Amino acid sequence: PSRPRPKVILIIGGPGSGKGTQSLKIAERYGFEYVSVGELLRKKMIHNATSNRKWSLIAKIITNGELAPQETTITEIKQKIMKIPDANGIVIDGFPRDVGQALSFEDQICTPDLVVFLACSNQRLKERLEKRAEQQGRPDDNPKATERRLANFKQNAVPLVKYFQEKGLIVTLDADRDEEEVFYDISMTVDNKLF
Ligand code: UP5
Ligand code: MG
Repeated sequence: PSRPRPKVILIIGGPGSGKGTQSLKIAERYGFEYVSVGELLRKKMIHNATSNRKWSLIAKIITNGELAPQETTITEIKQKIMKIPDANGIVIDGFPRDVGQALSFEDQICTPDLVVFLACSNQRLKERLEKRAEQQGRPDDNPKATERRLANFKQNAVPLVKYFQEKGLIVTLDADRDEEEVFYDISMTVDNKLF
C-alpha cells in the first residue's frame, strides 16, 4: 500500500513572532521536515542575484521587506517539498503571507492539516527584531525593511487568519509568552489535531 501523504503544518505570524524558533522545535519533536520559505528565498537570491535579472529584482524586493512574487515563491516551495517525499510531516515556516498565496498553495500543492498563528503584540515583535539585528545580520533586519515587514503583516494578517478560520484549520496562540510556554501549547495542539 502507498504511504499516506505527509502531514502539513503552516506556521504564520508577524516578523519576530517566533515562527522559525517554534517550527524548528516542532520538526525536532515530531521528526518532521522543516521548510523556511524566507530562508529558501534568501538563499536563492544570494546565489543568483548577480547572474540573473529576475533574482536580482527579487533580492531588492526582499531586502526592502516586501513580498517576493507569488508564483516564484510557490515554485520554490514545490521544488523543495518534492525532494522530501518520504517525510511523516512537513512544517512550513512563514507561509502563506496573504489569501492569494493560501489559495495558490491549496490549488497547486495541498490543503494544510493545521495552521498555527503566532499572535504577538507589535511592541514584542519590534523588541525581538531589534535584539536579533544586533546579534546576526539578516539583509532585511534594517529599520526601514523592518517597518515594511511589520506593515505588510498588519495589512494581510486579518483576512488571512479569517480565511483559515472559516475552513476550521487554524489555531491562534499567544506568542508574547516565553518560548517554552508557546511550544507547550503548540505541542498540545499538534497532538490533538494531527494524531
Ligand atoms: N524569540 C523567538 N520566540 C521568542 C519568545 N517566545 N520570547 C522571546 N524571544 C523569542 O524569532 C525572532 C527573535 O525572537 C529571535 O531572536 C528569537 O530568538 C526570539 P524568530 O523565531 O526568528 O521569529 P520569526 O517569526 O521567524 O521572525 P522572522 O524575522 O524570520 O520573520 P519574517 O516573517 O520577517 O521572516 P521570513 O524569513 O519568514 O520572511 C522574510 C522575507 O522573505 C519576507 O519579508 C519577504 O520578503 C520574503 N518572503 C516572501 O516574499 N514570501 C513568503 O512566502 C515568505 C517570505
Ligand atoms: Mg524566521
